[in-house]
Amino acid sequence: MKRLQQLALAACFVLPLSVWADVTVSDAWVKPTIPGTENGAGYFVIRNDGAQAVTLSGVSSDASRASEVHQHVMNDEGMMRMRRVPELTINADEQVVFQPGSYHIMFFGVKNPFRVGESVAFQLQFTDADALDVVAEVRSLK
Ligand SMILES: [Cu+2]
Repeated sequence: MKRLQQLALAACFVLPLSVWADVTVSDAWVKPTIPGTENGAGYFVIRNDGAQAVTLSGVSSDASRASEVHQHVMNDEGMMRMRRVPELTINADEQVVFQPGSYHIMFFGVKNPFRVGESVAFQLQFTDADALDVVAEVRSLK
């Protein structure tokens, strides 16, 4: 009985740690904005090394009027279209690659043109984890 109580006590201290999100973003970059246009796109690899799935629920940035998580999808006519992704789940021990033609961060109404060598800051929001600050380098298409 004593041992059981000790185990229960230990679990109380250990449990909060196990639900901590362990999400990292790497290789963050944004495309330079095309002169005469006001939208931009950002890419990165997001990895979940935690024990539980996390759900990306949005993005915010001071660099543009609005920003959204997007995905490219094929429509009925076989055309690639972009669609807003309200929630994206990243399972435990998995990663999702944001890249041209796939998932991306869409920046609407870029305030100052994204120029190569500069950086763009944004923040990723999760339903079940703390927000994550990201600084992306402006890079030419690779
Ligand atoms: Cu888009």
